[in-house]
Amino acid sequence: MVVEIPKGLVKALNDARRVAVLTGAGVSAESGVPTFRGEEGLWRKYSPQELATPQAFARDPKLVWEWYDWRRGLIAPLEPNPAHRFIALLERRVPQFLLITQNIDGLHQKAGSKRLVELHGNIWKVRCTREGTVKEDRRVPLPEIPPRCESCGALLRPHVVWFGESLPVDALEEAMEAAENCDLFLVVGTSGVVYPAAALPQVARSHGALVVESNPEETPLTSLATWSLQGKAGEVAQRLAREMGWKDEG
Ligand code: BJW
Repeated sequence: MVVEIPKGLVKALNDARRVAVLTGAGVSAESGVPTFRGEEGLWRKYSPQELATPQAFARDPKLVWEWYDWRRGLIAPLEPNPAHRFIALLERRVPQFLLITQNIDGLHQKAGSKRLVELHGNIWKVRCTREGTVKEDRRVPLPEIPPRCESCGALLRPHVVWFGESLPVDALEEAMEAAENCDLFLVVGTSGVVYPAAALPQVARSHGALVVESNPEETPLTSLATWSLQGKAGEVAQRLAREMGWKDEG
């Protein structure tokens, strides 16, 4: 199905001086990263309570690490898709821009995004459970599971945000400020059910921003969107880039 791009949206994107973008797992789906919810989602096969909570990690760190090690192996060879590239390109064309991602896969950075905050952490970072120190670790597979801190020997954990844990304060503050102060808020590939991220489009809307959603499915955010583009993120991005006359979008 060809996604129709409303003329008003092209003008709004061209005119916007302050843009914020919120992405979720759906933006990486066409790159091959599984989403969480839906038919093929991770939560169909794995229980969040057993894998993505601090209690799960306390109970069985080896099991939790095996799952993350498997996901790291899956993500490592994957490449950004046209949606990641469109967002990176948008950043370079807008004076005030922030990409707010819930994703931990690092594909936005791989596509060239620079002005971004990661609300739920990054799968390529590990954190010492005793010292709190954060380090990048891209080894796939990890040589030891569960991995241990080189300096103190305590357990390392994935530097991600599990259910019931607080989001990084600075990242959330920056995201909130961008939502409050943007002309246009673009939401790509999120089910819009996980808070506080899901509140950001509502904040943007209540502060007068235009809200644009790109998702093949309806979500709780669809009703507040000024424009809802029903399609896969990569396909929508390619159509949008063409309508905007961006030649270098692939
Ligand atoms: C495509 C596509 C294509 C498919 N193109 N699209 C207020 C109200 C109710 C509850 C709460 C609340 N405040 C806090 C809570 C509790 C909780 C929460 O929100 N629970 C709800 C589920 C009910 N939130 C938290 O616990 C957060 N912490 C917090 O708020 O701390 C303070 C506090 C705690 C407790 C109580 C009150 C306050 C932390 C949330 C951490 C989320 N962590 C995870 C795992 C990260 C690490 C990892 O990856 O392992 O983050 S869970 C998972 O969900 C992951 C995602 O970032 C997040 C969001 O999912 P996302 O990205 O939207 O993916 P999907 O799969 O849900 O959707 C994909 C979408 O893509 C779909 O719409 C598809 O249609 C679409 N799609 N193909 C475009 N090609």
